[in-house]
Amino acid sequence: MKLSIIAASALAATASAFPLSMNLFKRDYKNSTEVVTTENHLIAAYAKPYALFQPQVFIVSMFYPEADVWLDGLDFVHNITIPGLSPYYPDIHCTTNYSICQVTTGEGEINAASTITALTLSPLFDLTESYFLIAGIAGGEPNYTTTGSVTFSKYAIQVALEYQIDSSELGAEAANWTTGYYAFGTTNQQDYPGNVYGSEVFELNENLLNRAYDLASNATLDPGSNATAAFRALYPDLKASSLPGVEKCDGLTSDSYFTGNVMGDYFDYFAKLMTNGSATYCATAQEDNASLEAFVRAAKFGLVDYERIIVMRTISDFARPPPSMADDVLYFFNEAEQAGSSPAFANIFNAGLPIVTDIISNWDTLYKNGSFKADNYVGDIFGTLGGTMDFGKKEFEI
Ligand SMILES: *[C@@H]1O[C@H](CO)[C@@H](O)[C@H](O)[C@H]1NC(C)=O
Ligand SMILES: *[C@@H]1O[C@H](CO)[C@@H](O)[C@H](O)[C@H]1NC(C)=O
Ligand SMILES: *[C@@H]1O[C@H](CO)[C@@H](O)[C@H](O)[C@H]1NC(C)=O
Ligand SMILES: *[C@@H]1O[C@H](CO)[C@@H](O)[C@H](O)[C@H]1NC(C)=O
Ligand SMILES: *[C@@H]1O[C@H](CO)[C@@H](O)[C@H](O)[C@H]1NC(C)=O
Ligand SMILES: *[C@@H]1O[C@H](CO)[C@@H](O)[C@H](O)[C@H]1NC(C)=O
Ligand SMILES: *[C@@H]1O[C@H](CO)[C@@H](O)[C@H](O)[C@H]1NC(C)=O
Ligand SMILES: *[C@@H]1O[C@H](CO)[C@@H](O)[C@H](O)[C@H]1NC(C)=O
Ligand SMILES: *[C@@H]1O[C@H](CO)[C@@H](O)[C@H](O)[C@H]1NC(C)=O
Ligand SMILES: *[C@H]1O[C@H](CO)[C@@H](O)[C@H](O)[C@H]1NC(C)=O
Repeated sequence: MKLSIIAASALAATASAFPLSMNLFKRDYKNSTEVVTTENHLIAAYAKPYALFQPQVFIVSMFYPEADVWLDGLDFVHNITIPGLSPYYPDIHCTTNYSICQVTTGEGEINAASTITALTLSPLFDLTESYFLIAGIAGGEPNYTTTGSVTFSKYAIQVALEYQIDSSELGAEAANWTTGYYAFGTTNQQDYPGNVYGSEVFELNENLLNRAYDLASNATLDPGSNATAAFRALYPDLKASSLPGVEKCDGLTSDSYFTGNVMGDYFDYFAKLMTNGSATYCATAQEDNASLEAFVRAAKFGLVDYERIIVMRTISDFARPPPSMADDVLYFFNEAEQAGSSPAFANIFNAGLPIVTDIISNWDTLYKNGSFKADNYVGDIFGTLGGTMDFGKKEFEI
């Protein structure tokens, strides 16, 4: 109880610094503080009775060009700085009536997890009913996407969380390994992990994904320039060489920014392995599993609704070279002009705005109560949020 008294007085001081005259999304006071004591174990789940803001949509960007499309396109007028955000991106931005807010995590897994943790624990924000749109750019698999395309993930897989030996140092026993990566707790590259850390796989609400996908499918996408089209044409794959579209397929997370066919094939294999064959890897990024880990932890204590998270990634570059550059991936990655970033940034807004608008417009009738509740399992590989997992095992060594 002492803790809550301290928190309350600190918050009262903060609250008085804010103008309260506007039509804020302020939570109804709920007495949901529970203190459960079992002998020496205190479990304190707390509500945020002094939260000032209850946004309906929270947009999560990873770096400035992903943020700028929203800051330019919507009427963000409030900047709110809270502890724990990236020093480079210290502000949350909110629209006039605080119904839509935006945060930039900074790039990579550590920045993403740290920022989302700070946000979900902030006493200023009640996020229990908020929808989160994680919207960034990604590398694309030419079989499934092209530059400028929009992808919505059901699974997020953290692929580089494995053992790794440089392939030049593998002995004869590993002559048939395709890379130097192999899963924790195994001795053989093709084996399912014996132990996990818990952030390897996350599954998201498919019904909400389908709604966002349907809305985005009606959007007009930026096709890119002639240079974009010219680079796409180097690929024999049907999707890669077509105009951008909207796809349902899954994202990988890796701090290691990999590229090329060898890594692509291996991580494609690993994504399937980790999701028991369910994931279709098409987009590679550096943050989503980290953000989702922070969201799972917050959801466990009721601070966010994990069924209200969407991961959307637009493709800024190919994750593999075209056949003509397969012998020189360094040239492909460092030098070749893909011209994909511009349509990818533009299409974050083009494809993301419809679901944002839909949530705001249909809040009372569809979204507040959660009409798009999940029928599939949602959560992590430990089953932290309950439900029956369609991947993972009953028990892992940790
Ligand atoms: C909140 O709940 C506690 C414990 O159930 C109860 O003792 C207290 O009176 C409640 N406070 C209010 C304001 O309802
Ligand atoms: C709020 O943030 C935006 C974007 O970072 C910046 O352009 C603007 O100057 C900030 N406004 C204030 C009042 O700090
Ligand atoms: C908040 O502002 C948006 C955009 O102007 C508007 O569509 C929405 O209805 C407003 N919400 C409320 C509750 O006033
Ligand atoms: C992807 O395309 C390549 C050819 O570019 C093909 O060999 C491979 O089987 C395809 N993979 C999938 C999963 O469709
Ligand atoms: C490599 O060969 C060994 C022995 O035949 C086999 O058990 C293993 O599954 C193979 N590994 C891969 C990655 O194909
Ligand atoms: C997409 O557009 C079509 C044709 O205008 C319309 O019938 C459909 O309802 C739209 N879908 C959504 C999800 O808005
Ligand atoms: C380049 O784009 C313009 C329109 O943007 C088009 O008229 C022209 O045909 C394109 N050229 C090539 C080589 O694709
Ligand atoms: C759903 O929303 C309606 C209208 O906002 C409200 O009256 C009703 O109580 C809500 N139901 C639940 C289960 O929250
Ligand atoms: C997933 O695959 C692993 C390894 O084959 C297996 O042990 C586990 O039971 C599978 N999980 C589900 C839910 O099918
Ligand atoms: C990360 O989380 C996503 C859920 O969006 C999942 O599909 C993916 O497999 C996870 N793992 C990695 C390595 O990215």
